[in-house]
Amino acid sequence: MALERTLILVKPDGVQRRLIGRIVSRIEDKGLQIVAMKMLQITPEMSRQHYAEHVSKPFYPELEGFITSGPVVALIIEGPEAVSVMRTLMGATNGRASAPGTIRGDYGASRQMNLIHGSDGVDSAKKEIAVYFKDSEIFATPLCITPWSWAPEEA
Ligand code: IDP
Ligand code: MG
Repeated sequence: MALERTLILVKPDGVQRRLIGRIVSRIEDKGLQIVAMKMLQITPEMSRQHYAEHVSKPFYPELEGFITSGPVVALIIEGPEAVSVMRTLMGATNGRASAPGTIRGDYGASRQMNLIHGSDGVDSAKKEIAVYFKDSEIFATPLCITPWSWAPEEA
């Protein structure tokens, strides 16, 4: 096991639907740590960097239009195995298939407007974090609750 960081976005639909607080609460309730957070509007260039693996796919133009359509909230989340923990919390890509109890399963019924992005691996997390954050915007301050959140050998 290892302490990991993952890049999370509350997508434009999550901001428009006033779900920022509920989505961030789920992450905090899970016991993961927010080490960076900001609101911004994604540019087409940032979208191409972020979604490099999808740029050549037929749905990319629609995806770029959606992700650049309004403000998003970007976060870096840290914790043991944070990448897979967040993917589980998010649920499957298509909101119609994602399990109840997950963010996508509870709040949406769309494949595209699925409220939240989370990195799919440690390497992609590193690349995505660099798209959104400078080192000076990341606050890796240990929290006083950390010793009660996971055992030292889990981090
Ligand atoms: P993920 O967000 O669960 O990792 P990906 O397959 O990486 O899913 O797709 C990136 C995003 O592109 C999805 O979250 C969704 O917003 C959008 N998307 C995925 N597949 C389709 C599609 O077939 N049509 C339209 N949009 C899609
Ligand atoms: Mg993905």
